[in-house]
Parts: sequence; structure tokens; C-alpha cells
Amino acid sequence: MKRASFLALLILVGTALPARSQDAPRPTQLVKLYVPYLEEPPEIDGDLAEWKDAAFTDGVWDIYRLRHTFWYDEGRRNRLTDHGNEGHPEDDLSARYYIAWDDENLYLGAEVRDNRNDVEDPNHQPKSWYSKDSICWFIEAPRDDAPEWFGQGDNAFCFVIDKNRPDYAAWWRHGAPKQTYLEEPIPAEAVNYALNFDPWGDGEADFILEARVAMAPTLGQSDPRWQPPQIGDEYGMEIVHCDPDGGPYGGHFMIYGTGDDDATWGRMILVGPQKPIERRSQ
Ligand SMILES: [Ca+2]
Ligand SMILES: [Ca+2]
Ligand SMILES: [Ca+2]
Ligand SMILES: [Ca+2]
Repeated sequence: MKRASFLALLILVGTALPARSQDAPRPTQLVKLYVPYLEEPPEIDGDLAEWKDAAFTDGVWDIYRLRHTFWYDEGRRNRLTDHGNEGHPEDDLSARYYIAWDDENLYLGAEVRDNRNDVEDPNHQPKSWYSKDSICWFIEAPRDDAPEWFGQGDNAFCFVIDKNRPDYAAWWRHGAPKQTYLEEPIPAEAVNYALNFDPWGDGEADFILEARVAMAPTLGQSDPRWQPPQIGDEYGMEIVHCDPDGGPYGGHFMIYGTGDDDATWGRMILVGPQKPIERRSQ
């Protein structure tokens, strides 16, 4: 193939990608995630100890576990990068995620092992959490079966793992009636979050994130059908965890879904309080 036509082909393939991601067959399965009610509001201080046993968590996620999920798409939706100074894949990124709710708030937490903190973004925009170390919870509330791309009811609560806590570090991408992809910081009165770096004393890029997001000023703005939460309500949820580690875009995990199409997000059922797992004495 001549160089010029090869380049033309590359450009064609490149420009076709966004359309392809919308047209791609979506998985025929959805996960169900039973998210418990918290009876005692946690203190947002970067330590999850007081509520992690009462929250939804399904254990450690790393690239090996993701490889065996039905939504896995190697190199595209789920990937890590090697810039020549990265550890083994399991040391590159692994995390436990926590989520719970009460009458007013969603509680979001993560305990993360990362080999490098990277929030430098050469093409920085306030909305570009996806090219910095960040964790983002995609929530549709209430869930419906219509596939939408950040339309009415779709929200992303994104936390950039930056010790300087810039204004854009708690970001809200969302839809609204007849509007899509609205981009703004989470309203200050609707969010509180804490970061605790190197919590286990053996990795400076390791961290704990603890956050509270008020639902009425966020979910309630995105969809007028949203009502104060009740046991049995169904939301949609996906987690996107970005890990550039020195590259422009870099690695990311997508968990419970395949991207911005909210019809692929897991079914998040609001349930009552959960007792901690009891261990037997023998
Ligand atoms: Ca706490
Ligand atoms: Ca990493
Ligand atoms: Ca939808
Ligand atoms: Ca990182």
C-alpha cells in the first residue's frame, strides 16, 4: 500500500471510532449491584473504617479480574499502559470500591494501590478528569432502559486524585432534559471529599478516597423524575478509574459497563442496611 493511501486509511479508521463505539453491540448481560443504606453518616476524613463493612463492595479489582468479565474489551475499555517504568500489572493498579446511600447522599469510597500518581495533563481542560488519575462513578437515576449518552438522568461524579484539590477535582458530567454532556464542578454545597495518600506506608501513590455527594442538587437536577431515594429504587452504575501514569491518556478500568452508553451500566438496587460479614470463632 502506498504511504499516502495507508495514511488516509488510518485517518478513516480513526474518525470512524466514535461512531463505532455507539454502534457496537452492547453486552446482553447486566450486573446487579445491591447497594445498602447507611444508618450512621460517615465522617469524610479519608478513612473508610466506620462504614466499609456497611457498604457495597465486591472485593479487589485488577486487570486480571477484569479480563474475565463479560464487558472486558482488551486494549480499549480496559487497559494499562507501560511507559517503561511501570511495575507488574497487578502493581500498576488495583482497587476496592465502596458505595452506600442514605436519605440525602451517596457515599463513594475507594482503597487504591497505584504505582504512580499522575495528574499532569498536557492538554488540560477542567473537564478532562479522564487524562489524570481519577475515579468516576457513572450513575443513572432513576434507571431506564433507553440507551442514552449522558442525557437526562445520567451523571458522572469524578474525583481527580490531586493533593492540591483544584476546583475541577470534584467534577460533574451530566445530562438534563433535552441536554447532554453538561460539564461543571460538582456544586460545592453538594460534595465533600477527602484523599489520604500512602495510607499503608509502602506506596506514595496509594490512596484512599472518601466522598459524599448530595443527591437532590445533582441527580434531582439531571432528571425531574428523580425522587428522594427509597429502598427498592433502581439506579444505573459504572465505575471508570483512569490511570495515565505519565502518558497523555493512559490506562483505565471500566467496571460494570462499557462506557458512556447508560444501557450497559449495572443495575444498582437500593437496599436496606447490611450487617458486616461475621467470622466464625472456629
Ligand atoms: Ca471516614
Ligand atoms: Ca498505575
Ligand atoms: Ca437510560
Ligand atoms: Ca496512576
